[in-house]
Amino acid sequence: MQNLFAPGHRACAGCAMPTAVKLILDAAGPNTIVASPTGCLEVISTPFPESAWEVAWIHSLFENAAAVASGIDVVMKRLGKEDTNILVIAGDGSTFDIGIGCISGMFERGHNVKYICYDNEAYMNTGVQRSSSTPFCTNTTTTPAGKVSFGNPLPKKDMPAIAVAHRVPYVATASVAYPVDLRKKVKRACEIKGPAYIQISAPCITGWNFEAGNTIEIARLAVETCLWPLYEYVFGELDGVKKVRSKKPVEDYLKTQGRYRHLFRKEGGAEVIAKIQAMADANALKFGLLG
Ligand SMILES: Cc1ncc(C[n+]2csc(CCOP(=O)(O)OP(=O)(O)O)c2C)c(N)n1
Ligand SMILES: [Mg+2]
Repeated sequence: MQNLFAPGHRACAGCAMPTAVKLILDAAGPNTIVASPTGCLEVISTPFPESAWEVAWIHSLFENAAAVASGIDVVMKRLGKEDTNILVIAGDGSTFDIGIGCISGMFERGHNVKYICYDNEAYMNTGVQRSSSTPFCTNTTTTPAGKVSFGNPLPKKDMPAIAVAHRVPYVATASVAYPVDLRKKVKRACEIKGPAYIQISAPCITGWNFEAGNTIEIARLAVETCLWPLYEYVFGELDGVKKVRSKKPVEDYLKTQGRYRHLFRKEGGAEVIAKIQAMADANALKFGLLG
């Protein structure tokens, strides 16, 4: 299979995002156009005059990748090239925060655009600032854990639920730890006409603070603890979940990353971990992940 995301890019060793992009393009194939906003992906893949992209790729502003992709959709329809996949591949800051207006419009107008977010749970490119995807009580540079603070005081925004509320034909979560599942979901999104939203768990060694060899194991633990449920919604209905055979306690996941170190060192940390455990338990119940 041709590698449509060439090696030799400048991502950190151990970054999950290039793996996610490679898997996405494996599934979408060469007849694909990608729009990406500013963020780590754009920075590591296109240092002028080089490019790691073996498919057509366009860089948008931080906030408007969905609008740029909408325009591409209109043009491709006009040219009668409706079999070309039009993807956005974007970070969480761009998706959950600054780009959400353009995404909402793209969903509402029903463009044939597959919007894929590689979710590393903060603004990594600019130095690990919190985004609305950052989980509860995570240490970031704008929500530093300290004597009093436990880090980010707000829970992670439920972006897939926002996509489902737009009655988007296909919504799914995926993980770099489950490559077959990830590819299958991208393929399915491309096969269903109209907009789709896929959110991929993509650990970041710098922002999450872990050893480069542990990326996939950490992504897998997020799923096994039920903190990152894997599911699909088709036309607004839950259409499938990846069952968790043996649910692990959230500590198993949290202790792998420096961004949660304070939870194990500070007085009151156990209460915070109990709250995070309750979030995982709620996911297990909501999506029927167990049994
Ligand atoms: C309007 C605007 N505001 C801020 C920036 C600066 N900026 C560039 S990338 C980035 C963070 C990107 O975060 P995310 O979308 O999560 O992608 P990541 O870097 O984590 O891959 C920011 C704040 C910008 N380019 N444009
Ligand atoms: Mg990010």
